[in-house]
Amino acid sequence: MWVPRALSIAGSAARGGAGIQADLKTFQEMGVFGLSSVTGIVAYHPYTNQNVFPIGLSAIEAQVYTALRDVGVDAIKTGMLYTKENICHVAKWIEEADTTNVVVDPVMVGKMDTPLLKDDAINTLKTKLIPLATIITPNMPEAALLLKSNQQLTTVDDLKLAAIELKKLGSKYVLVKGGRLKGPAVDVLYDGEKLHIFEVQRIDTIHTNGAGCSYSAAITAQLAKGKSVQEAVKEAKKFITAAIRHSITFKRGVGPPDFAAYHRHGGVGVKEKIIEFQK
Ligand code: PXL
Repeated sequence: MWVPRALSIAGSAARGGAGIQADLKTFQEMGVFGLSSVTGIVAYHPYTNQNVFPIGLSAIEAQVYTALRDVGVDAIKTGMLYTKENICHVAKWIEEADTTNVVVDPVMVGKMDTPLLKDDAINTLKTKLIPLATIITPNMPEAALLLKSNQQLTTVDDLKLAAIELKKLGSKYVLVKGGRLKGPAVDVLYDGEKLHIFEVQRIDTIHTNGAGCSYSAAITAQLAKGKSVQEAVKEAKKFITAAIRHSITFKRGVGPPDFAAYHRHGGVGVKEKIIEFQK
């Protein structure tokens, strides 16, 4: 039997709500068979304070080739890549892959302040990987860092301008996520011609650890199923909004969205506005 399948190349998040764990849970919820290549393990060590444990390149390579050659994939998502070297190799493997559905989530710092990308790797991400992406999904601080802007994004207009600027890096689509805006939760998608503004009511919670991972994983799953990017983003936003509305609390620290919420409780309406903007 054939089922759509998606590969996540990302970090393992021991808290279970972000990284590979978020991706695989989201793929499963969306009816997509999930595969993984773990680039490192993120877990806070109580005695040494170390929180990122990188994995060697040949282990990452073995996992990727298992997925690409033995299983076959309909979409690829990247999350924590950590080093320049990893990014260069991931770019090469993506070029070799049969699918052109590529979601690059340019994760840089985790919600628990974990460094997920070394500072000297940002440029490689921009020049080697982003040009291969169907869509990139930066949040507001990541968009500012990719644009080398000292100014943080604060308004929906900032998101629109950032999306237009980031499109120049060469991905087909840019989604700038407005999770840190004040007011409604607005995300801006740009395809080089039109700005799509997706809006839902903001949910008042701090428990959003892994929400970004899960949102881009949901987009990846929809692309694996053959949906257009616009449809994929809209469906993914319904999914993540339901998950955040029913988010989970932990003994300590920030909790994750409930990945099962969309199925358990249903989705929410997403308002979409389209603005022509050719540049
Ligand atoms: O949410 C960003 C993220 C991505 N990848 C890994 C993480 C986190 C946040 O904690 O641990 C592995």
